[in-house]
Amino acid sequence: MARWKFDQAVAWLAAILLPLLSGSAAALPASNMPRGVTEISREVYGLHMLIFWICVAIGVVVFSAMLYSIIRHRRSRGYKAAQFHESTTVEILWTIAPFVILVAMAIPATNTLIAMDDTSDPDMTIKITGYQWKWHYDYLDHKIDFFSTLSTPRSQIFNQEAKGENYLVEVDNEVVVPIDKKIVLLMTSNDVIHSWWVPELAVKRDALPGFINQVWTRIDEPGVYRGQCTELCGRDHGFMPVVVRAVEQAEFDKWVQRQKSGGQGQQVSQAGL
Ligand SMILES: [Cu+2]
Repeated sequence: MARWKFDQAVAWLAAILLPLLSGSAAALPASNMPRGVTEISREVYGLHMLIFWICVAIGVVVFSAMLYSIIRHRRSRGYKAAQFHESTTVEILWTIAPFVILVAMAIPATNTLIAMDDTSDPDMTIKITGYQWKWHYDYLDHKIDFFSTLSTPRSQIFNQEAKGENYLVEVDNEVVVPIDKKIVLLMTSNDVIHSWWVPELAVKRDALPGFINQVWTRIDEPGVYRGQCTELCGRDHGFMPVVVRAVEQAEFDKWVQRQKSGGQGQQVSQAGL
């Protein structure tokens, strides 16, 4: 009976772990966080991977010792459980080891957090205001402001039409910004709590009514970076995406001119970018 139970346990364990192990090589890159397109985002990614591998190493050591003990010294082999307690050496060790590991992880993480918070000397500032359920962007240095709302047609949402490539992460007015410039983002809200998140920039900051949160970014590569509101803010929370378009400075200047001459809310796609 004991033998059968043990075999069954091993079979269950294999059934759970094997698909994970075999699938992990292919599944990891897609499910992992992006490396991103800013210095901070690459630091965040590096920290994430460092801490992930530290956790893997700890997991391997702990589970190997545990499984070895469970399998090698199982009762069906006639082993008797050891009845000991209090070991000062072991207790000191298991207090010091996690402390050292935590400090080793906290030092680089704190450096990155401090760097993320350094909003001094910006090249430009954008005030971002969350609304139920859209974003408002105010380019304080350029005197440009507009609302950015979801542009996915309702027919796609209600399955009357095939879903597009950027389903629910496309907007009428994109946030156009220059690359290689330090851009400070001031976050606030006009109603409830929202959260402005663009994974490729490693920027995720709450937009709180009556309060201004600051964060900054400097994008290295031109491109379109998509994100979403990540604070449940009501019925259409899933329908207020963020789209950032990073362009060369010259292209940005042209966009600014077009915005000024074309008035508020001019569609970027129509502006020819
Ligand atoms: Cu929301």
